[in-house]
Amino acid sequence: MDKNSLFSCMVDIYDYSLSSFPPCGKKESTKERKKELEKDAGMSMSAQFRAIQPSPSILSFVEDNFVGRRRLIELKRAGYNTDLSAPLDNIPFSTSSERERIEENIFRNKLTFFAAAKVSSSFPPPGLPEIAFAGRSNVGKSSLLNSLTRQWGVARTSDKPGLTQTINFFELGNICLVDLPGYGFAYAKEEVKDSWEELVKEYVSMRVNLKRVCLLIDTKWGMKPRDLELIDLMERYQTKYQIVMTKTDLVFPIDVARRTMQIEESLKANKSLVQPVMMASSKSGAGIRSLRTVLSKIARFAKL
Ligand SMILES: Nc1nc2c(ncn2[C@@H]2O[C@H](COP(=O)(O)OP(=O)(O)O)[C@@H](O)[C@H]2O)c(=O)[nH]1
Ligand SMILES: [Mg+2]
Repeated sequence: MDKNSLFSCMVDIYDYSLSSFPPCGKKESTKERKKELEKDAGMSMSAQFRAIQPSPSILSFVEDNFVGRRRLIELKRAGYNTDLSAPLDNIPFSTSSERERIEENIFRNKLTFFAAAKVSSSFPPPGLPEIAFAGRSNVGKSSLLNSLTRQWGVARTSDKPGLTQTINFFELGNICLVDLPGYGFAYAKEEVKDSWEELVKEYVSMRVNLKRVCLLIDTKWGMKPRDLELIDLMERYQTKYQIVMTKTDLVFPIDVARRTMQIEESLKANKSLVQPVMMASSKSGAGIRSLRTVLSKIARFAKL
């Protein structure tokens, strides 16, 4: 349920209560009653979330890959070297003090920035198969690009939402990774915001060599109206997209599973969605290896 529908639902409950309770005449008590009802509606939302039953495959992915907020001792016991950053992006019980090398060849290539576009006329000519990373500002797009390739700092990350204002194209062997500007950045001036969104829309609807859009969703917050707008657009243009849950390290494992299930269920009728919903953390490294496996298949099978 988005904010708007939650709000309208609260208003409905409120109106109904006014007509069914005898008028008491006091303004304060009406206000208090409204507050109480709002609280109830909020609580029922979280109760609804807690009632979600994740599928066995989601639950086993979460457990097997140590997805979700975990204690270091748990990771150590499972054989991960917690002295490394993103410790879960490694082989458990590895005897090397260094990180094992990336299993998927394609991700061992150098990530090279080669073009930035502010308008669609400056997109580079379509060449290599492209995998794009879309999502709200600050959802973790640039961080994910860096952690997939372990090349920190190539795609710039920032605490300031809305920093990436251009579409940035990176070559990686025989594919191209594309960092899209974030949308839904509330502080941007209206016209700036609109031009970013227009650019993303143009890119996902007309780029001929675009093989997949990874739509990143913050695990804690879930899907927002802007994400749904982009999904509608990709459905309309039959652009293949896959959902990637980000920042899973900040949420309890069971809640990562619930959120993933909630999204999988809400999109199950969608035709251009590629299953499964992936779960990842750039910080802990959880799910990164699985994401590489999925994406390297695109590189392998995409016709040039
Ligand atoms: N805890 C945690 N923080 C993350 C993760 N990924 C990104 N961040 C942080 O979220 C902020 C925004 O990340 P960034 O990659 O720049 O997001 P973008 O705007 O979508 O490109 C930065 O402060 C990152 O350090 C993650 O997996 N876990
Ligand atoms: Mg970015």
